[in-house]
Amino acid sequence: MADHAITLYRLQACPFCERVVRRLQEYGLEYTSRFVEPLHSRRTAVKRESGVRTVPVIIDERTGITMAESANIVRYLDSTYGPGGEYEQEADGMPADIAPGGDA
Ligand SMILES: N[C@@H](CCC(=O)N[C@@H](CS)C(=O)NCC(=O)O)C(=O)O
Repeated sequence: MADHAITLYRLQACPFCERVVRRLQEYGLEYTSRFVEPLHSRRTAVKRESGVRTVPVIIDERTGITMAESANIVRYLDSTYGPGGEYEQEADGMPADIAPGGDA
């Protein structure tokens, strides 16, 4: 599987993780999923990366952020990749400044 700029630590059937996934999909952002151990005490990788064992956790190499808490992550995605954000995406997931069809 290719590694993307965004890594999402998640768990199957986790509603908080799904909320983040939906937002990533809305912005057409590619991401790498890393599924954590269901057993809380075994989540060493996400703990090492983020300092917490709860998921979701996102790591975005474009901006250098590591963040937990789904509401914060969604807000971060909106402000970074949504309208007016530094990496604003067109509906097809292409950065707005290189999307075809704009005025030359
Ligand atoms: N407030 C957190 C809740 C996240 C959460 O509870 N995630 C669950 C999986 S659905 C989890 O990691 N539970 C383990 C724990 O609470 O330590 C958020 O919105 O991201």
